[in-house]
Amino acid sequence: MNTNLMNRAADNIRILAAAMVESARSGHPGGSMGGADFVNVLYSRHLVTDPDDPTWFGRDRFFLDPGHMSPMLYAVLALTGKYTIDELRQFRQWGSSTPGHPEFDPVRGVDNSSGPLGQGHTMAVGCALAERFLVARFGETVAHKTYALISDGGIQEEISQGAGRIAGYLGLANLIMFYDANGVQLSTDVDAVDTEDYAAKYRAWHWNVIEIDGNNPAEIDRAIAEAQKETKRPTLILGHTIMGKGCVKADGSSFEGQCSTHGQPLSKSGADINATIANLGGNPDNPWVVFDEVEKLYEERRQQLRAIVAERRAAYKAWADANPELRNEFEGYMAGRIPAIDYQSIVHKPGSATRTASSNVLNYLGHKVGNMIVSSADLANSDKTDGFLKATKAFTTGDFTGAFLHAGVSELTMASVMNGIALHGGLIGACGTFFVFSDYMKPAMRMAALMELPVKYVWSHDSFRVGEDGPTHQPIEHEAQLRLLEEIRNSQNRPSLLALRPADAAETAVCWDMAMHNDASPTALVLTRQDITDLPSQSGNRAADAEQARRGGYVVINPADPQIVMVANGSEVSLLCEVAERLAVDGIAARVVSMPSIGLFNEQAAAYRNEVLPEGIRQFGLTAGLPSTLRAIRGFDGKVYGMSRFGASAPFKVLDQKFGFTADNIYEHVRAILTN
Ligand SMILES: Cc1ncc(C[n+]2csc(CCOP(=O)(O)OP(=O)(O)O)c2C)c(N)n1
Ligand SMILES: [Mg+2]
Repeated sequence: MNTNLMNRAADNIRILAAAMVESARSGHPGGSMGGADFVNVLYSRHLVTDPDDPTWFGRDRFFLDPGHMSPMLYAVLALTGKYTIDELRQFRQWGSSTPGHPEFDPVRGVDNSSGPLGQGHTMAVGCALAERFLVARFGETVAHKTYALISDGGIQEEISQGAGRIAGYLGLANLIMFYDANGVQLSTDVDAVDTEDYAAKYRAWHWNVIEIDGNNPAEIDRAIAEAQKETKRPTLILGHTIMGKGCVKADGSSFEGQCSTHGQPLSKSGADINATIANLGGNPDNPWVVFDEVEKLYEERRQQLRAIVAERRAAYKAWADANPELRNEFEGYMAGRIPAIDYQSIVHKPGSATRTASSNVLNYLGHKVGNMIVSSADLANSDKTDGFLKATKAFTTGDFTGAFLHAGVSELTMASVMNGIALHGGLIGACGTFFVFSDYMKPAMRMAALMELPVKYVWSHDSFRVGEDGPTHQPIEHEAQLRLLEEIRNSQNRPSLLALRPADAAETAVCWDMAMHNDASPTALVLTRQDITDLPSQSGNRAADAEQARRGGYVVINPADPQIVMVANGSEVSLLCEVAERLAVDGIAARVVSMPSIGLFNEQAAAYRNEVLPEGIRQFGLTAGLPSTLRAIRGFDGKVYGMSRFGASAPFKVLDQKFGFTADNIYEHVRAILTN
């Protein structure tokens, strides 16, 4: 390896990164400049991608955790030919391909969106797991490495605990993570907040830890090569780096290692931008240059990659020709094909809890869908994802022939690992816990919504009817939060989340079908702990009626000339059906509407929405969440009976009485509305 050339290339990245931040008048130069040596060695010597087919499934992946180091990523990707200098000059501008923090764009070599520290490297864990899952089924012909870069911020984030534990426990030897330990973070030096021994910590999680000078290309190169040979453990390359490497003041004295270079243009930090560019061997009058020898280095790498990839593709083809069935299966997975599933053939006991119905579906999927991974944060037998587990087995150290991830008690990690699985491609990920603990998953859920990843969330124990466990375990405002995400539109002009709260077993099966076919956004299934009376059927075939859930909301009980339309979802719908029966005895015709997804209902044509919620007829809503949950329904302006307090610890039938979720009480409410 030509060390001078490697240093020159890293300096080229530093210059471009500094220039980008300078021209945008905002951004983060210091960290980018310190990490430049690692990405340069990685991209010019190790990372295997196809220069002519950026989304080739066999490519190595690179997950950037600190999204603020985007200038470093864009600069190295510019050297590989994925961005032009003009695009670098548009850094952070409206409509540019170089936003402030990287946004998932595999064609451009951006394997993940990053920004909330900690999630980037956790997604890498999911990606590495997905790769091992496929290798366990199809062999090394589909293998690749997953690289990640983490910084002080990401390693301090709590999620790193889960990611480190899970990767170490599973023995994800295909995961190679560089820790950019520059001793500086946003507002202080690291030693003002943290004196942890990270090498010891990751070793305790059974990682292979290699400690190096992270600005020394020869040491970086050796460490990566060593990590690639590891067969049992993930590797942490703990690289001591220098924040703002190469920064100088106007008088030429060093300005390295300064916290002030974290998040502002160098010219504002105390360094001198022109002197720094000159110090790095660039031209202050025109820093927007790829040096000839660096251009040549990356051109040579492109040629090498073409040869490496041609060999890998030939090996894949030989394997595929020898194994036509496996090939079909693998290519079906990668193309997102799912087998035909007859959801109506899945048998549910009458009056099942929706979590039990979900379990039945998951068991069926476990037998039919070969590319699905399900996980639970230590609640599999309560959230009933164990229905899936019963059809397969859990992953264990070095064994990826199963399809169930016991994530341990780490909801955020689990959700972020699911994002990584989805980012890899070819696999369907679902994860479960109690609905109340969805709070611990929101940051990853939000990233899934933003990246439009089709992760499925299975949330059981969906209301105060959790009962005796009390208010810490009883979701109140949670559904309203999901409905807020349903209101945000994604790049496909679709709701950024599909949130489904089915009303009985038949609806649960339809909702699972919708979830499996929704590849435009994540899907949430919000399920009951307690048994539910199946909804009455208009047609005599409840399963067929429930198909209407595909429109987000539909009429369940439909007497002629209704005086009131009553709307709910989940367990409240069957209660409304009971109320409707009582009203009928009084001669009052009440329509009941089930609305498993408000966001999806709002997407329907006005004609359909008016059919369900006709103008001029009184309306009433019932929810075990906040009343505002239902106010998002287009065309709904009725009174809502809901919760306006935290729950309480008592048997759920007592809570129903105390909180007024009884047919008697709701009946009185509706009568009062009709007489007003
Ligand atoms: C979850 C989250 N919290 C806070 C931030 C704001 N933030 C951006 S970078 C950073 C810390 C920077 O330290 P480090 O990761 O070491 O980067 P460096 O300063 O070395 O570039 C913080 C707190 C964030 N991006 N994500
Ligand atoms: Mg740092």
